[in-house]
Amino acid sequence: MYYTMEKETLPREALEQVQLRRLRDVCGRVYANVPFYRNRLEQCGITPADVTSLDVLRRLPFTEKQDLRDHYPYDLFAVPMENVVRIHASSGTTGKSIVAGYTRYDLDIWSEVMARSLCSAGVTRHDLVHVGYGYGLFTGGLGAHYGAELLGCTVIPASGGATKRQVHLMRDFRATVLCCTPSYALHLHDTGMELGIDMKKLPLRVGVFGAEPWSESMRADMENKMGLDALNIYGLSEITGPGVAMECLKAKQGMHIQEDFFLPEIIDPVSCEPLPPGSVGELVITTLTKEAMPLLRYRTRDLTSLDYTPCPCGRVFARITRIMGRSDDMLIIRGVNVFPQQIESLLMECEGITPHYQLVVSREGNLDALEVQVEFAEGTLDDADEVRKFQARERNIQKAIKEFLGVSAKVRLVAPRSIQRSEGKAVRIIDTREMT
Ligand code: DLL
Repeated sequence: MYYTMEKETLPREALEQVQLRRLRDVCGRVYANVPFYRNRLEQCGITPADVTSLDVLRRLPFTEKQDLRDHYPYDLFAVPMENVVRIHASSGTTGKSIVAGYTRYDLDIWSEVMARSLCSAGVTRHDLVHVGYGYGLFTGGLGAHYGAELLGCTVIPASGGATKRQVHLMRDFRATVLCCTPSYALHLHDTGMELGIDMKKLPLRVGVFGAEPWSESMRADMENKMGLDALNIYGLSEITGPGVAMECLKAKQGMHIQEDFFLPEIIDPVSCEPLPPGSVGELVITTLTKEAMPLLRYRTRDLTSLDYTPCPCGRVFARITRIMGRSDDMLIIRGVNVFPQQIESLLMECEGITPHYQLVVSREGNLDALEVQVEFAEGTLDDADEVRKFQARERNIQKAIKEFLGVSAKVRLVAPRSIQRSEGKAVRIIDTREMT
């Protein structure tokens, strides 16, 4: 169940030697080719020759999302444009999008990490992989596609959208692996039920779900509904795309970060000081082999922790725990920090509701107000008794949110299928505060 067994099971000392050699190399390349990094490194008093141990990492400059925006589109590239063979971009809700460039070699490494990821999920060349991640500037579709092809699977490049057709294709082509966002997987499932196609009865056996946060309870729900192993995959365009980290089927506990290509750290998002293994903080990644757009100490804004304890699967790579949120996705409601996934976890524990929800934040007078809208399950409102239960359910969720998160929220159960479905990443937050 390894794609590159020798690399994935290297003893840690040997892995660190590889990391050090590559770190020195990448510092050399950005120093020579990217004026932004040459200046930053000079400000830190570091030349590539100073990179003699991995401890030097903490003296290197950080790269922020804003730096990428400031150098839009190509000013952080470290190779001439004729060597760049692909561009991706992430949309970003405000301002300029973030651009990523790839050389041929970068694409090969990306396919390799994706092939490794699929392998660790138990996928083999005998599988039929239905790719429901969007193809285009978003990295999900093409990333999963080339990784699965490299592994030798049969790829069905469905992309996002035309959901009914996708469900038919999954049934007719007998897909065994589904790659898409967890929210879209649920949408595919629900659409299937409407069409009389039960995913549980299809040959589907593995789900490679990522690109947005989801919870452990959502995993249980999906596995139960869809009859597959639901595994978590992480990545971001700036670093490469999907495949930066992936759960293994064996342990299903944390995502192995492909440390020979991506050097991880966890920092305190406020002080920027590195935190020890096990502490939750912001994930920072240094790309070790990227040619077109290498990044030093890139602040992902994703909150997680690192686990270096040995994994039963035998991989040497440390594991990042489920992403707990993004430091910029954190809602501050009357001073209390709230992450959508915390609310999701509470919702998933309640009976009679679905995993489709949205958080609406507004300002009432001078106070923040949070409304949690969540769809109730079909057939739960059939008589007066049910209506009473329904109201009690709203109150219970409200109570749980107050008790566990310390914030008052209004909970509104809404009709099945009334919350807009997304074909890619789910929209969980509607924050109207800036506008009022
Ligand atoms: O979402 C790449 C990707 C595609 C990953 C397909 C996995 C599967 P971006 O559009 O640049 O790239 O968004 C990156 O998405 O910083 C996280 O905040 C979030 N994210 C990605 N994977 C996960 C995950 C792709 N498994 C941003 N859990 C990242 C939680 C995730 N959040």
